[in-house]
Amino acid sequence: MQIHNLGFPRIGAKRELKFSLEQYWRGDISQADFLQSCQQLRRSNWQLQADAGIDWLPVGDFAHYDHVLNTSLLLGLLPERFTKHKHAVNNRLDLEFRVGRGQAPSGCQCAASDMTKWFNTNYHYIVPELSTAVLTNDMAVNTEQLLAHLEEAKAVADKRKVVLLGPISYLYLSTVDKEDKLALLPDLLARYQQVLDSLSQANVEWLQLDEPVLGLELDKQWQNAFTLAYQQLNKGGLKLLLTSYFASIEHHISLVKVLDFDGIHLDTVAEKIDISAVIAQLPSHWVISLGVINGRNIWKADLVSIYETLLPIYQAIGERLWLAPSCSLLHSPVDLQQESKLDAEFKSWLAFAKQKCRELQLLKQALVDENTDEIALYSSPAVARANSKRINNPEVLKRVSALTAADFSRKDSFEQRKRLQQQALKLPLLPTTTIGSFPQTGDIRQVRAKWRRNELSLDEYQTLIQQEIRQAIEKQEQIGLDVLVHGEAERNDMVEYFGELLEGVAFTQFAWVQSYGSRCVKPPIIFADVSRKQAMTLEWINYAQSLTDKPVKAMLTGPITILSWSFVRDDIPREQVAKQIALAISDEVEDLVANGTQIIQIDEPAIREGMPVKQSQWQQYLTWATASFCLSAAKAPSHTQIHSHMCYSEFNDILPAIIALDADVLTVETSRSNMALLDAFEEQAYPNDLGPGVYDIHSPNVPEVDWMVALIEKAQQYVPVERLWVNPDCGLKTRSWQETKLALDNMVTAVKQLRARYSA
Ligand code: THG
Ligand code: ZN
Repeated sequence: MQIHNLGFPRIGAKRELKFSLEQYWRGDISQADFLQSCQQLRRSNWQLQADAGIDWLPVGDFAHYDHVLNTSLLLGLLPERFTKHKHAVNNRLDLEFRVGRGQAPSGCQCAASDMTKWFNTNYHYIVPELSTAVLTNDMAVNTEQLLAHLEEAKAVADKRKVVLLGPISYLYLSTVDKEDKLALLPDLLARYQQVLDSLSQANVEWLQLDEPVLGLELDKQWQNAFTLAYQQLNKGGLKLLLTSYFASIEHHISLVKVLDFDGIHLDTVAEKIDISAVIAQLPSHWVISLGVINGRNIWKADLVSIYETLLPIYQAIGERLWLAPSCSLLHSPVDLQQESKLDAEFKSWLAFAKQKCRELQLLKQALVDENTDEIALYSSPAVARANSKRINNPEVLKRVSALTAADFSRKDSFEQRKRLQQQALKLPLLPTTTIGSFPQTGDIRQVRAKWRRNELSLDEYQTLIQQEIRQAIEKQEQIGLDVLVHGEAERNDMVEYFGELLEGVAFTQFAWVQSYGSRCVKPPIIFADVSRKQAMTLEWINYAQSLTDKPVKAMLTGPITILSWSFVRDDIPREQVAKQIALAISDEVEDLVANGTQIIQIDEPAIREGMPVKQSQWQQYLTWATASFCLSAAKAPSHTQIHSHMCYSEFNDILPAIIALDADVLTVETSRSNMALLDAFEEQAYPNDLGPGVYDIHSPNVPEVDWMVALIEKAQQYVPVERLWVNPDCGLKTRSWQETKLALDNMVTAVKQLRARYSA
């Protein structure tokens, strides 16, 4: 039996890659220094895996920025704007950063490629931009870096397995402009063939081809493309391990079993599958890699129960059995050992990437020896967790089970609410607002860091945060916005902040997971029934409101986003957890209302990414997801205005669910697509108020007045002006105050011009 990894976190236990990247981008270190630090990181990651007993080390899972972007570079598939200057192509590293983030230390700026969520995770990949022109350009396939990594890894182990995103998933995840994606397949395969030839010549034994789109319910055309691709590719001396994750592929077994693979990796964690039944359908010479350790949570595995499932399989197929985490460990934090502040019992419930490698080793040993002593000892805390008193709160369970239909909807219809809200708020036509956060300056970060290190008294901390809030309110009044926000200076992250305050949720010091490029998130750990022990936002919102006559919008994170961006307990359904969080948020809504707050925003940017991989399961998810949002908002009286915000969503296919949220005002990202997104809102008649973002906050460019006037006018073709709001397309925490002020001044000027025109 062999154990292997599909991929290891590349950010580093101490976020070494993040800091190196940012130093290089700032010009503080040279390219050679940066590359050296990456090499060290790879080396120590391989060493760590080898020490943990991993037989086959993954090579090709490392990326300076993103592994999908790496695939594009490997295949030589970049749009012309990145490749038209020869010198730009020769500096491969900077080329990579220009595609990923629009800039690099050397040379020109260039609009970055889009990024989007990697399946239902919080990781973002760089979307390949394909076309016939790109596929027939003269940029060559280049396996130099991959082969160099292969050579580097040799210093750690002989058994190395190359990891590569497969052609069908690569094509599926790309964007094309007007052309038919599948028409591009032949040219794409020609390039993949060159990669395979090169690896074969380098005497690579195993190639792991990731085809995660197999978890989707592929239509006939894509199924045919899959067949065609793998009939056509000539693997030479390679052995191919077809790999999928995040969903079961039982529904596509007949598609894959007739093709010339040498093994298959199955995620046995994402969905319950009958493993033996699947194996029985597969060719008897294939290696069967079972993803038995959850690669995207932090719970210590119950190895004995996995052992019991595996033993008969091992007895039946022997050395054909390989074991692995369910998916790449990219989605898991690196090393539990670093956590010094968790109590011993809680810590004994956890396993991060490094510990997960050891779990595989223990499992292998137990199966080989047919002896469960060691795994029983190892996993006893995991079993104890399931029975711990710490995870149950009878009060919460009672509240959830007492919920009735009335708890899930506002009392009055939107029309009635809108009238009452207008009476209370008296907002002008085209009200202006922002999404919630204002620039997170170095000063603010320092204040929070000092508070965290106990270097400030509560009094001092409150005074400093209040100062930030006062400045944010003053600036918004100067700009002339209609609905103000307090700016969120006290928050590190919109989910982590609430995670730290909620009962039943734990937080770590170092459990960082890469989100995109150098950016990481530290997901809270929802380990028990969730409740709110004290008001979470009240004091800051009250303070902000005390400074102004304009309405201040309170900011909350919605239950689905808190759920999606946390590590969640696995002993009760996610739907239950969502309802518990919703009740906690609802308590905050009630407190805010009681304190006179007139507008409350409950953000749900993650509602779309939380969807299951399989479309046939979307409806069920959306039903409970929207219900949870509604539960969190329902206690708001009719005169209280509920806003929500969503970003990078393709809304078209989930618009009925978005309508079902019944937010009074929904702000969405649309500016990058020039309002094209609103097509969907027009077709399916979005009934409530809408704030399509009028400028892209991800760009440092200040949007011009005329341009925003035009966008707002365009928006009116989709939504009547009486229901339109004007706002940026996302929060402003990553921008500077200077950019923010200029952009918002222009936004308000644009609105004033339009109001003048309408009143004339
Ligand atoms: N919070 C969480 N997940 C998210 C987002 C978020 N996923 C989607 C999207 N927003 C991702 N965007 C970002 C943007 C910035 C950062 C992380 C994700 C970021 N992180 C800091 C860093 O890496 O330096 C760390 C956070 C901190 O400063 O405390 O800047 O908003 N959960
Ligand atoms: Zn947003």
